[in-house]
Amino acid sequence: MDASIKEHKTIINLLGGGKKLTARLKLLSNENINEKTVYSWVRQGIPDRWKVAVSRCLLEDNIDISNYKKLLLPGLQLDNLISANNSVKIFSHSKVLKSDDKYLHNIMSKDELIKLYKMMLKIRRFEEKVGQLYSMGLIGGFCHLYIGQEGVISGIEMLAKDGDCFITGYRCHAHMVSRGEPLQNIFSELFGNEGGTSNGKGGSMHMFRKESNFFGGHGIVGAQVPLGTGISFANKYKNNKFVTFTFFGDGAVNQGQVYEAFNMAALWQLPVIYIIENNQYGMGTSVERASAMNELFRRGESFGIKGYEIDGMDPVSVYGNLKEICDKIREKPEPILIEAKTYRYRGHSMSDPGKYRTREEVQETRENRDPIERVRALLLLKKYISEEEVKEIDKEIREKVSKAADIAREMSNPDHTELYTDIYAGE
Ligand SMILES: Cc1ncc(C[n+]2csc(CCOP(=O)(O)OP(=O)(O)O)c2C)c(N)n1
Ligand SMILES: [Mg+2]
Repeated sequence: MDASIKEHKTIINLLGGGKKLTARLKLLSNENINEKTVYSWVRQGIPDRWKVAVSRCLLEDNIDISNYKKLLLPGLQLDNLISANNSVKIFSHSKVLKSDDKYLHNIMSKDELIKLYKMMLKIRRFEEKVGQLYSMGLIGGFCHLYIGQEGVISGIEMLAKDGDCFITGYRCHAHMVSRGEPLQNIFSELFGNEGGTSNGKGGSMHMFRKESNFFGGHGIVGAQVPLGTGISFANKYKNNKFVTFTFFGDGAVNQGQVYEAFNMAALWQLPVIYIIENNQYGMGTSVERASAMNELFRRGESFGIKGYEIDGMDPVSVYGNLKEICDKIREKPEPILIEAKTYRYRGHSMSDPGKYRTREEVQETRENRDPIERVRALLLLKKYISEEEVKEIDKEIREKVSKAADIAREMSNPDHTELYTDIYAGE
């Protein structure tokens, strides 16, 4: 078989075989191409008039087209091919990842699904309790709840490995819970009591957990992005194969320092996954009103950073799609940008009257896209747990949360001499 036909055969296989390729080419070209014709290319080679379309499929699948030189038409170089199609999307390798694939339903074992469910529920019940205690005047200062977004952190937590690093902004209680901090310590921090994770001196926005590489908890919008990039630099330097998950919001995505960090991460090919938790709003402005271009997963394109949009309300999809990406970058480091489409049910902070959106919008999302309900439905559908067990789990978690809050409330404020400690490193 001549070399170019051999290469074309490999390409057709890479694209999932003749049947799959036919369907894609139909969509791309609007032509009613026959399956048999495509199968015949395995023996006869891909005709010139279909080479551009096939190249587009390769690019869409993030397959490095430069390995398949025989696919390029004479005089048509890779760069021309891309601009000829005016396909910035393809050029950048950015794409939207599906969440409704059947395979995703089977990607997690029974134990994993139950663990995921419990983690999300724990976060939700924790945050609900915080909201309640705040309204009672027992917690002061700024306080941002994560209710509605649980699917993002939990899906990622399920694929993280020991040694991986996490960093986020001020909406950080959930990350503390998922990283394994005892609830009592998080409550203590919120009350400003001793035994809090920052000894009661950091509060809601400044929480850290050294034992599991959670680097905080940051109040300056976007500031965690260069910090996360620096952490991933350290990991690459040490060659330890750890990934740094750097979370930020749809508001933070317009901060200048984010792009300075992107440049360095791409230049040095750092093992960092940037996760934009696009909950549709900043402090009171929708992403449409604040962002000139709101396909946020494409914001890394000019640095050559691959971007993917995922459904952050579907934690199984978050897990399934990111796991693959993550495994790849452990072996061959490069920065990746993820836009997780999600939603926060509560106000931006506890003092937000929420006038910029309707009650119906919130209600609609809660009813139809809730990440916890979604996993609960899957668990019941697969008969992994019964309705009775669902109730039991909820009761158990509620009790744990209440007990932790009660103990934390009993603790005292730190001594005034604590004002002068934890200021400089190495004290
Ligand atoms: C540099 C900076 N500018 C402004 C603020 C005030 N501020 C706090 S949160 C916020 C909105 C950020 O929204 P987003 O990034 O979408 O995160 P979300 O709150 O939705 O999680 C703003 C403007 C700040 N903390 N830091
Ligand atoms: Mg936001």
